[in-house]
Amino acid sequence: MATRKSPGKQKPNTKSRDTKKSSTSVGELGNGGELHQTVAGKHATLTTNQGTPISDNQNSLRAHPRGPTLLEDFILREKITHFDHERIPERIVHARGSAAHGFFELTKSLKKYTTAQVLTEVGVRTPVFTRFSTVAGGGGSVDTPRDVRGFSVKLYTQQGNWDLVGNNIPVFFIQDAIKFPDVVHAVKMEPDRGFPQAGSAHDTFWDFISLTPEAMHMIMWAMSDRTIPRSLRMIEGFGVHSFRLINAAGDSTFVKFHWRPKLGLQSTIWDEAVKLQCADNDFHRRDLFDAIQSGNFPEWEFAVQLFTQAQADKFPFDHLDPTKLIPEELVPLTVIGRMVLDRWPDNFFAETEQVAYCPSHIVPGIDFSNDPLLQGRLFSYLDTQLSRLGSPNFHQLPINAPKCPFANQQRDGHMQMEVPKGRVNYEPSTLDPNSARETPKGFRSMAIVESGERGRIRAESFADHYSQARQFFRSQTKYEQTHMAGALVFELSKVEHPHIREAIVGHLRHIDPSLAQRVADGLGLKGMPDAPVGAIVPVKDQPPSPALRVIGNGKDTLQGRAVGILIADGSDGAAIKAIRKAATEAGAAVKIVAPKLGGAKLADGSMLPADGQLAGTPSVVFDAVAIVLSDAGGKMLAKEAAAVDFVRDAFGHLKAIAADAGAQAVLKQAGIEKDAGVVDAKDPKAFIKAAKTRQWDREAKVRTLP
Ligand code: HDE
Repeated sequence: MATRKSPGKQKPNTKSRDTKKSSTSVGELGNGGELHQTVAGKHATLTTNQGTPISDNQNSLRAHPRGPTLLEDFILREKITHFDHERIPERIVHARGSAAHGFFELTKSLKKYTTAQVLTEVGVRTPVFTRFSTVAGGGGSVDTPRDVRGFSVKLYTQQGNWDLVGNNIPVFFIQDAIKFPDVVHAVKMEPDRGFPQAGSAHDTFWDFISLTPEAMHMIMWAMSDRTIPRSLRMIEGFGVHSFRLINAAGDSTFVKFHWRPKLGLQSTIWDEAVKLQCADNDFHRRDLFDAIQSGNFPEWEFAVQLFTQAQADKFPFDHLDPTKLIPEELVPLTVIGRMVLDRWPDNFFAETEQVAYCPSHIVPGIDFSNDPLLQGRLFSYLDTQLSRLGSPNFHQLPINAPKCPFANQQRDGHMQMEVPKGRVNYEPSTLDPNSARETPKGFRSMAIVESGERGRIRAESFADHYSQARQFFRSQTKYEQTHMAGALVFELSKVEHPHIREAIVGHLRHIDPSLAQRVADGLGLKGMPDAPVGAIVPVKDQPPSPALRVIGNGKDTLQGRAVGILIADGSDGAAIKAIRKAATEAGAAVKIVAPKLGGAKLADGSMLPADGQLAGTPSVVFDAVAIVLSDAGGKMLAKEAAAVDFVRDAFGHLKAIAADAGAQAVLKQAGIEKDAGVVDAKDPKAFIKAAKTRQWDREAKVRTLP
């Protein structure tokens, strides 16, 4: 044992807290109490989890001041043990997510089709908790990889929780739940090397895809601009599967659910998405947070596609196949409500992390279809929640608990948080007149006659893997088709095995020969690979569906977008003011960017503080930029790489640029060739007009396109 020092030589901690001093040294801060007492406010007493008041939260219990820590210190052990267990298993997919509270409001009753009150009571506001996610990356990965976005809505209805757990893409990679672990293993980081995180551009993903023709339609969506959205506020959401609505007479109508963003669809350019990963790992989370905190609540229309079995029988595809969508031209969308997200969670872990969505959370009046992927999901999510949250009582967590009364005879279990009363924990019973009973208004499954051969058999009606992939590609604008070809070239260029690259190009030949040619050229393939013989049914030409595009379904607007104004010492205050006013009036959030965060001394001698420092606020975080500089400021920033990149990237990402005379030096250095999107900063009107959209025609001038 260490030799004891005389305790008299060291000040006991309690004493140092009692000593009143006017200044505090670093050493003394470690002793806690004094500094804390100087903070204004009425503090609650710090206690252990058992309620025992804590007198010292700065020092663990030691045998003597420089001696070993004692096992007896239950305060230390409780605190550290709790900390050690702070993380729960993250979601195996969709680990990275951001969520918000809000409400759903019905604007058109579906009474004819369903008994679900949430879909029949017009004007009623149902609370929701909506979580957006990427699929492949871990919880700490970035927000802007090329990836599908999850779009999960928990509606706390008066008839129980209804979870609509969808994606921003209306189809899926696979047709059968048994393939889900394979597709997820293939896309996630490779097991031997632990990379790439959050990206599909690697061998295992494309190897699996090359052997899975049913994925081709989804691949077209995944390689489109849908998977690099500008904002979570600007994505669509789809329930993907067909569901059923059941009315009071017991009749069933099929339904597909859609969320459509009020701000319109908008995506980034791939190079922009890549640079956003460095500029702001949390770009989408911050964007959602900022919008909600500033009162610009994101909103979506809720729409349905309703169709009968008789209509479905005439579709040129099987609506139970989750790799197929129902074109809006075939079954139009009816808007029946809206969702507004107006409150950021109070606590990320308690709400966003612990929220447990299950497609099996459904309410009377809605029922499942036989989609084999949906059927598998109905099992998977409950199982996942048991492993993630660790208890069958996960429904008691505040974020998961229904907001309507709920009662049954389920009891006990890990972390039971309720204290059920009485002796009746079974049903039926005569002993407790108040115990929970069944109700005729309860959930009923549609009585469907099922017949056919039992077996592990894929329906023949699921065999057409290319027609809708072709329809999707051919429905895109020429710009989007180019982006798709570019995305395929990029992704496949990261694939080491030539046979995988070739196999994918082979599949593309079934989808669209010109696409196959562009990708083959982009990859520098020597010859055109064979198309797989797997296309067992002829590919059908479907009419193009403009609803499948992003461009054209977006809005030419600055509403909900961001404008950056780059300034430096000597900038013209009046010009900055005019641009800021015009952009704000057009609905944009305006930020001033300057070499120093303290701001810049304007020509009139006044100081304008900056919202962002130049090196940390590149133009990728804006939708349009203005550069307002004095001659001297322009010359100075022409030598500053961050300023030149600011302009060059804005130009390369097809954004509008307003520039005054002083800014020309930076534009010159950035090699900007003027076009319709580069306007005089003295003309804010022209700037706003140009800023409302991307300069698509510029694209061919700024990069080599496949
Ligand atoms: Fe999921 N999925 N999934 N999925 N999924 C999960 O559940 C699963 C599928 C989707 O924000 C997991 O709680 C299987 C389609 C979203 O918390 C897990 C199959 C669609 C989220 C699971 C699918 C989705 C998940 C992981 C094939 C679009 C995030 C964590 C049969 C309609 C929910 C969790 C959130 C999450 C299983 C296919 C969307 C493992 C087995 C199709 C948006 O249970």
